[in-house]
Amino acid sequence: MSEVQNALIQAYDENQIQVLEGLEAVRKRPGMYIGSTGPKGLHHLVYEIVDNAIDEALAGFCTQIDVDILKGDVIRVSDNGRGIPTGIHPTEGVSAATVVYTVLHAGGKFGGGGYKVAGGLHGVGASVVNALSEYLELTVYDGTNIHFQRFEKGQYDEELKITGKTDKTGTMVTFKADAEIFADSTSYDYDILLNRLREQAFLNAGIKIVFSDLRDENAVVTETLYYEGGIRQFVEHIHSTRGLEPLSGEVIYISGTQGDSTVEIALQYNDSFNDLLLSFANNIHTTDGGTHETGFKNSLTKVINEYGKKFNLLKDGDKLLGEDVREGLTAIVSVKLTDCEFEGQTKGRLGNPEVRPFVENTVNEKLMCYLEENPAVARAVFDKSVAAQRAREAAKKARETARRKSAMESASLPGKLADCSERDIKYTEIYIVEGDSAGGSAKQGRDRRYQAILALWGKMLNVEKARIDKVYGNEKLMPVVTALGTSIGEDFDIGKLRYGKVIIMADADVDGSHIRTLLLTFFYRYMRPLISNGNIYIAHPPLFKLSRGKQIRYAYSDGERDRYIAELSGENSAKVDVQRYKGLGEMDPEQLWETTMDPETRTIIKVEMEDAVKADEIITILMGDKVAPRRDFIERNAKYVKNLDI
Ligand code: 1YM
Repeated sequence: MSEVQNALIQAYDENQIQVLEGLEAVRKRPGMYIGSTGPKGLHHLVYEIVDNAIDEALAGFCTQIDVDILKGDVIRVSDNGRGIPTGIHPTEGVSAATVVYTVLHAGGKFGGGGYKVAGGLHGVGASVVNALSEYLELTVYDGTNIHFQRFEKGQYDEELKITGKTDKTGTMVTFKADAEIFADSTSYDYDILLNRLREQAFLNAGIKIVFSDLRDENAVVTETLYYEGGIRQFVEHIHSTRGLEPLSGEVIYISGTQGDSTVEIALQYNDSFNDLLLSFANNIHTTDGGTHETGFKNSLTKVINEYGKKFNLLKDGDKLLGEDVREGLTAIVSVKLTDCEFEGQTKGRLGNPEVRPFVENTVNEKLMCYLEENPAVARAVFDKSVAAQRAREAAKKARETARRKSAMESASLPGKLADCSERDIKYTEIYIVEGDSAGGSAKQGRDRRYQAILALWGKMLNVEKARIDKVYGNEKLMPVVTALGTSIGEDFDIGKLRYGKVIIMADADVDGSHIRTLLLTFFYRYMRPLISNGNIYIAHPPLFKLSRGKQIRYAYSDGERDRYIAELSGENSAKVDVQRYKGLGEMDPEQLWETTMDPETRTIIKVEMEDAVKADEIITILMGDKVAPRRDFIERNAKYVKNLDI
């Protein structure tokens, strides 16, 4: 054998070893590549493959992407693009398509074109999906031939081969997530995929995504996601699904380019007090904002103030703040860059410094033009901002009064708080309990070293329909604020939190559910970091007590009740006593401790914000003042919930 041949064989073997080691690393530490092996990671697999098809559409070669969930939770994604190149790769010695599916690519997209992404879990590539799939089948149509290759856990026995003739072009990928990796579940949630695909269709105007759930042949669902208007329609969609009334005029749309970078912004005001600003960089949702968001916020404030000055609507020295001009605003900011840098712990923030002045300049120039050309819209926006400014000043007064009051009551912890003795929040928890009788049982039943109890009384304010000044005066919410120690809104400081776990304990009935929703809305609007930080929990009291003689079981669902009845009654079908708890108040302190408060035996549910946009939508719908969207929501979701009592 010649030296050259030898060297070639060696290089080939080394490549193969690298490939195997690479994919093995992915299977050993999947979390490093896809974040988690829970539902989030599972759904991420689909996004990875779809992203490649979207890139092909953005490159101008593909008009339609089909995404199907097949029987057995098998995913099939196909596009009508050029098809992944099938030629032999110059250094790897196998088809380029095989390389895409077997070689780990650090960050940026391989093969040129498209947008690069640095940091984050995005763009980890098709090979990661392949490594984590029980099997994956790749079909490429190149206009002449059909090419096919099958992989199992990322490995293949046969190379890409021609299996037939075709006159179409495109790529089709079919895969089944590996249950060895996704041990909890390999079952997809239709709504999670639908939301993400719809978001992608809004962000990339003109791409048609057809999404079908074919798992149950008797209940096939198909949605065609196609938006000529792009992010303008995203804003309209947000307003209509939440039942928010647009302020006036159409959605304002601004766009600009600089070199290879583009920015697009769509915005509209509505009749609520909350703002929703969603920002994206290369189609990735930047949950913690970044330079594009900062640029937009800065220039929005600047332009509205300048407008006020120019038309003598603002007195000298009077100034609207960012929060004033954003009250009731829904805005989408989407930038596309050749190189995105994501920062922060969860890589949710765009870092590129050059993006801020780019977005600022674009908005300064184009938004001012828009306002001058549309005086009616401009006036409505300006008046809304001034109303927000007045409310902010009223809130400031209320806050100062509240501060003075709490300074006067020096001890300042609320009277209904039974505090714990431990101070380290690693160990402490507070139970927020509705009703005096449940509060009494909780106080007696608790472990007073670590568990504090706050019993609530008085009228609960629906914060969704009120501004912050009303919160400061509310007799039910203020004790919660003082007990937690963090303050609210702009003053919020998580460093002052007095309990590591904040547990809402309410009855499993209509009223309890109402209290839970109101408190969660309050935390969501005024102490949101507590939710993202994982401090908020919901206690899960049992619904039934089952006893036969000295044997006792607590059941948390109807199914559990029936199982325990069968278990306790045994072969001789003895009578089992079934007690349905109508409220926490019916439990004595020992029972309450055992079933709901003892860290060893209780179940508490952590409130998580998987998807902030969805959470905001649900809260706006459920707690807002429009009836129709709430009815729609309940009808749509009734099939999932048994005892829905909101
Ligand atoms: C169902 C998933 O992956 N489509 C797809 C992928 C590629 C191309 C076209 C493509 C890209 C390029 C040139 C290029 C990819 N190709 C590569 C690589 N759908 C799906 N459609 N020709 C075709 O980027 O230059 C990676 S992805 F690297 F092989 F070119």
